Amino acid sequence: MADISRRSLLVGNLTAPLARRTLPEETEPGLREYAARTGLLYGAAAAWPALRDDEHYAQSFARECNILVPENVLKMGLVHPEPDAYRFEPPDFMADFCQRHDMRMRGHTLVWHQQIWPWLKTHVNAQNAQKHLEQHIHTVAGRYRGRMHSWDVVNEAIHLPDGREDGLRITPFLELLGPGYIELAFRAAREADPNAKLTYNDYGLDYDTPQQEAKRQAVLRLLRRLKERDVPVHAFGMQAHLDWSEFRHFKPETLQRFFREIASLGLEIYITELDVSDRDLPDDVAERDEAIAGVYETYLKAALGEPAVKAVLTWGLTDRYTWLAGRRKRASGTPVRVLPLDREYRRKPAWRAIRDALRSAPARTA
Ligand code: 9MR
Repeated sequence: MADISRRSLLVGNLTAPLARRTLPEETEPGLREYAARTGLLYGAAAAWPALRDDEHYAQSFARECNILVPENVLKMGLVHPEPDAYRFEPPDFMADFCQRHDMRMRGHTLVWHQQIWPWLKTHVNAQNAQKHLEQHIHTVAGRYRGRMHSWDVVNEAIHLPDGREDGLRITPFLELLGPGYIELAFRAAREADPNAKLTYNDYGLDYDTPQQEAKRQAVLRLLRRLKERDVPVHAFGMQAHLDWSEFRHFKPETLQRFFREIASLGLEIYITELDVSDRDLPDDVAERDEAIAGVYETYLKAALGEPAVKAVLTWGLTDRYTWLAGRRKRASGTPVRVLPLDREYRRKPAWRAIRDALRSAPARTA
C-alpha cells in the first residue's frame, strides 16, 4: 500500500492529494457488463503514465471498461518523435493491459493536424510526404495488426471556417498532398491492419445550430465521397465533447437524423470522446452532478436509439485525469466534475446515467 501511495505521488500534479488507498467497494457490476448485455462496448480514454503508475486508476479501467483508447500516446508526434525513432513503450503497455483485462482497444489517431511530428517542418516536403505518411501508418498500425478494434485513421479533417468548398481543414497534409491525403491514409491503414474498423472521427456535430448542421453536411459529403471511391472506411467517430451550458441546443431528432444518414452509408458509429463540461454550473456538488448526469443520459438515450451505434467511450474515466480541468476551468476554481467517476474513483450520478442509458438501449444484433 505504502508503495502505491509513493508511486501515485510521482504521477502528474505533485500538489494533488494522494490517490485513495483502496478502490471503493461496489456491489453493482461495471459499465462494461451493462454494455455487454446489449452487445455494446463501453470504455474510456486512458492517460499515460497514470495507467501504469496509479493502481486504482488501472483497477477502475479493468472494472468499468471493455474497450480502452490511449488519450495521447499513439498520436503522430508522441509515437513517432523523430524521423527514425518510434516510442512504443506506452502504447505497448496499454495493448498488453487490454489483453490482460479482456478489453478491446481503439487506436487514436493516425493523421491529425495537432500533436504532429515535431520533425515535419524540417524533413517533410511535397516529394516525400506520401512516403513518410505511408511509412508511419504501416509501422504504427502494423505493430498492432489484429489487436485493434478500430483506428481513428483521420481526425478532425473538416473545418468550415477555412473557407474551402469541400469543407476540408487546411492542414500540413492537405497542403503537401492535396485532399487525396485522406484516401491515402485509409488505404495504408487497410494494408497495415485489415481487421480493424477504420474510422473517420470529428467533433462539433452534436447540436441543432446552423453551424453544426453545415458541418454535419460536410462530414456526410466527405464520407459519401470516400464510399463512392471504394475507400476502406468502416465507421464514423462522434467525439461528443458536450457542455452543460450549450446543451439547450441539443435535439434528439437532429442527432438521430444524422446518425441514420451515416448508417445508410453502411458505416458503424462510435461515440468516441464523450464528456460534459460543468464550467458554468454552480459550485454545489449535488446540483452540479445531477445536471451533468442529465446531459449524459439525454444524449446517450438519443444516440443509443440508433442501432448503428456500437460503442460509447468517455474521454477519461475519473475527474482526477481530464483535459477539461485545464481547458474548461471553473471560474471559482473548484475542481471539475465531468466524468463518470470522481477524483477518488467513486461512481457519480454521471456513472448511473451512463448505466441507465446502456441498460435501456435496444439489444444490438451484430
Ligand atoms: O485530451 C487530450 C489532451 O491531453 C491533449 O493535450 C490534447 C492536445 O490537443 O488532445 C486532447 O485530446 C483531443 C483528442 O485527441 C481529439 N479530440 C479533442 C480532444 C480534446 O482536446
